[in-house]
Amino acid sequence: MKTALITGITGQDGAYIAEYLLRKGYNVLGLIRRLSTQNIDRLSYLKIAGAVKLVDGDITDLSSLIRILKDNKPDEVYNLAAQSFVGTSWQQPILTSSVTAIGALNVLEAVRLTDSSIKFYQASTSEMFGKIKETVQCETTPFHPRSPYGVSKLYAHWMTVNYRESFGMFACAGILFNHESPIRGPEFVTRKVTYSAARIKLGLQDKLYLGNIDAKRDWGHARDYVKAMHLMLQRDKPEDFVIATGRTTSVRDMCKIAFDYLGLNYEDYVKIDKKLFRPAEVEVLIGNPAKAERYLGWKAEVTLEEMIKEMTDADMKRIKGDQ
Ligand code: NAP
Ligand code: G4F
Repeated sequence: MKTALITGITGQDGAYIAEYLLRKGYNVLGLIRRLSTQNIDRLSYLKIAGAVKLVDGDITDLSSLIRILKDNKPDEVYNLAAQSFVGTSWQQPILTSSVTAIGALNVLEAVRLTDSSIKFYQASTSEMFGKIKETVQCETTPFHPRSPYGVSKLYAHWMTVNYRESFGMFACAGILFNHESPIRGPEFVTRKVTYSAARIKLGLQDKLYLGNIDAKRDWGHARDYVKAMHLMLQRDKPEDFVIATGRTTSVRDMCKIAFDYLGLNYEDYVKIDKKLFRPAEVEVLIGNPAKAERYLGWKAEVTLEEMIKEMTDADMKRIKGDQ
């Protein structure tokens, strides 16, 4: 039986990959940081809270990572922990860099110092492409990050490449485009839209304030995307892969999909709040998943329409349950 350590297990992707690895027969360990309240809602939502072993630590604390690796001897480490909200990264750039950039380096160092044969996955991001240099982005597209988050992720990405090249570690990065689900954080735009559309439908809210609705993203489903993370670590050779659907949609059109599904006209409810615009925007992202299709046999399965319906239904159910 293989053992995997997941940092960020309480987050969206951490919960889905834990579910996926448990189904594959893994012994799943999750790093959990000390908080004043319990934070396992997503694991409970997927009904796996009792099936994973939670170990206490923090990716900004190297000694806690070394202790965990020594005590548990995992075969694979998935570094998903991060301050992952782009908007917050301008408000808290130093914290974002400490966690998202140096935190990743701490995990790499812990692996190198403990057992450099452990396979390591880094959660890289399409945000690194930022001000895009090619219309469709792939593994060789030059990077130009636009936020402290994007810059931090680019540091972690290059450190992953560097540890692979310097120490021969099996370290790879998945350059994942946006992926969402019913357990997406409520601050991200898809979830903000599905949750608000559901509340509007139920008469609990009358407006939805958004920022730049002309921005375009390549949106897939998190449950699909975590499979690619696992596949990358099963190969003989560590390499980096773009994981995307190959389709881009504006925030405006994503709103239309969600409101149409509920029989509402989004134009009657969506209002623009200039305060929600970002200091530097990533206007458009669209990835080319050809390498992943060819070498991992991976392809996105869930369409944006199917995912928005699933998220909207889940939000409806939650809101009705709360009433
Ligand atoms: P998420 O829901 O925001 O989860 C982030 C996780 O990181 C949470 O479990 C959080 O723990 C944990 N964390 C934060 N600071 C930590 C620290 N100092 N020590 C230990 N854990 C810490 O993010 P996600 O959407 O699942 O994304 C997973 C990863 O993929 C992130 O690295 C993200 O940047 C990256 N990524 C995401 C996407 C996407 O579209 N979702 C695309 C590309 C890359 P708490 O619960 O305690 O806060
Ligand atoms: O949903 P978002 O906040 O996601 P963003 O910034 O693309 O980042 C997400 O995907 C990245 C992968 O590309 C991850 F690395 C990152 O961790 C995160 O998961 O915003 C999407 C777009 C942006 O252009 C934003 O300006 O939606 C636009 N937007 C318009 N109004 C809004 C809003 N975003 C949010 N969060 N809230 C709004 O009201």
